[in-house]
Amino acid sequence: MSMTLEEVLAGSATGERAALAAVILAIAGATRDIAGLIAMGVLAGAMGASLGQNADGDTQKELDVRAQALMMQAMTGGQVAAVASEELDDWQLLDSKGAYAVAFDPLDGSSNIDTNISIGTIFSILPARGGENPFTSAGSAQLAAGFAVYGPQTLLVLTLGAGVDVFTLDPRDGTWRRTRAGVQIAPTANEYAVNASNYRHWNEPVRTFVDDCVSGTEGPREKNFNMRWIGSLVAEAFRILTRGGVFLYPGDIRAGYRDGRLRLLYEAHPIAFVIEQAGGRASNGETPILQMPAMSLHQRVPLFFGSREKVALIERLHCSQRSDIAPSPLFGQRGLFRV
Ligand code: FBP
Repeated sequence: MSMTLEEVLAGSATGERAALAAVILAIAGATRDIAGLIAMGVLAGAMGASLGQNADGDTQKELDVRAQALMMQAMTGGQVAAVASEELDDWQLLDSKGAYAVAFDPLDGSSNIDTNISIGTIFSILPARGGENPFTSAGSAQLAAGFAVYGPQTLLVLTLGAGVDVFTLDPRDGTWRRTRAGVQIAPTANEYAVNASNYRHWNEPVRTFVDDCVSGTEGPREKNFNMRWIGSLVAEAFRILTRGGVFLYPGDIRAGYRDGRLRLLYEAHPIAFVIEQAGGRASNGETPILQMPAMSLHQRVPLFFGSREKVALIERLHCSQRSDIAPSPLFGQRGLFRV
C-alpha cells in the first residue's frame, strides 16, 4: 500500500521543521473539504454564482468565498503567524509567535466552476517574521509549496524543497496516498498552453514562439506541435508535470495586463517552486520567478514555465529582442536556437 501524506511528512519534515508538517496537513484537510463541496456541484448551492469583486478586481464567486473560509479555518490555532490570499485586500496577522506564513489562492480557475472542469487551490509556505510582513521575500525563501487539483481525481502536489510528490485522495477513507514520488518533467516536449485569443495583444518574442509552433513542419522548428488551454493554472501545471510542455501567460498591451494575469505571491511563486523541483524552469521571460521578490501582495507577473528547454528558448527570444541588435543568424529562419 502506498504511503500516506502523514507518513511521508513524518520522514521529511523533521526536527525544527516538524511543525511544518502540521501546517501542510491542515492545508490538505481544507482541500479535502473543498473537494467534497465541489463534488456536490449544485447540490451544495450555486457555487458559480457571482458575488462581487475581490481585492484584485476579479469576479468573486460563491465557491471562492467558501474555499477562502475553509482555508482560513485551517490556518487558525496552529503555527501560522500570517496569511495572504487572493481573496483578502491585505495580509493578516494571526499569531505573531507562529513560525510560518502562508499565501494562497483558495480557488484557482474560478471561470471553470460551472463547467465541471478541473480547478484547484495553490499554496506557498514561508518563514514568519514575528509581527512584520513576511510576504516580501523572493520565491526562493519558500519552505514548502504545492497545489490541489479538483478533477476526475482529487490530487495534492507537494514540494518541501527536495523533489515533488503527488498524493491522490482516496474517497473510500479520505486518506491522501502518495501515488508519484520524485516527479521529473521531460526537458522538452511538443505541447504548449496559451490563451491564443490574446495573440494581437502580445509582444514580439511571444508571437514568434507561437508562430513557430503553429507553422509546424513547415516552420523553423520543423515539427508539429499540439496546443491545450484549460483556463485553470493548476490543471495546466499538472499536465506539464505529467507529460511535459510549456505554459505561457505573458504580459500584453491590454489595460491592466502589462504584467500578465497571474499573481506572483500565491500563484507564480508556488508553481515555480514545484516546477523547478521537478527539473523544469519558470521565468518571467528574463528573470527566474524564484528570484523575484514580491513588491506588493497582489503583484502580477508574466509567467512561462514547464520543460526547461522550451522556457529557455522563450527567454532567448526575449533576450534577442531586448538586446536591440540586428537579427542574429542564430535566431533567424531555421536558426540553431529555435530548434
Ligand atoms: P483566478 O485565480 O481568478 O481563477 O484566475 C487565474 C486563472 O483562472 C488561471 O487559472 C488561468 O491560467 C487564467 O486565469 C485564465 O486566464 P484567461 O481568462 O485569460 O484564459
